[in-house]
Amino acid sequence: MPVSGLPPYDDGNIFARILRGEIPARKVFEDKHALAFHDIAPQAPVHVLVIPKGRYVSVADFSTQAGAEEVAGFWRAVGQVAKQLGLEGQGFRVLTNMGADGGQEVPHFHVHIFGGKRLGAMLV
Ligand code: IU
Repeated sequence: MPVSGLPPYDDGNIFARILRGEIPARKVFEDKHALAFHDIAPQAPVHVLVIPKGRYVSVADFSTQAGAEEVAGFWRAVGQVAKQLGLEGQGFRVLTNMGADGGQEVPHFHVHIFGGKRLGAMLV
């Protein structure tokens, strides 16, 4: 069970289908722990999603249920993706939405990487 109060992990979610190769995605990075691909509806000049390969609904699950190697591997991938996309010099933003109040749409943990312009203040 997810710790978040969200429904249990659903293997039919869109990111699970991308991981299985059933749906195409514009991949930018893949290793043992993570997959990164361009967001289908970009909100910045660079908008990439990074997802773990494990079955975690949200950051609440990932941070409490994933193993140390998985957690480290995932965050290393986030850093590598930002570097690969050339975002390190000017900076970028990493964000995750969680649950209803957080506005999470896809129930497979993911972080957004935004960059490529001077980003505005966070919306609440
Ligand atoms: P959220 O954090 O769960 O709200 O973000 C989900 C993101 O997934 C959102 O930015 C969508 O544009 C994006 N997305 C996608 O890249 N490909 C898809 O097939 C679907 C959503 I559905």
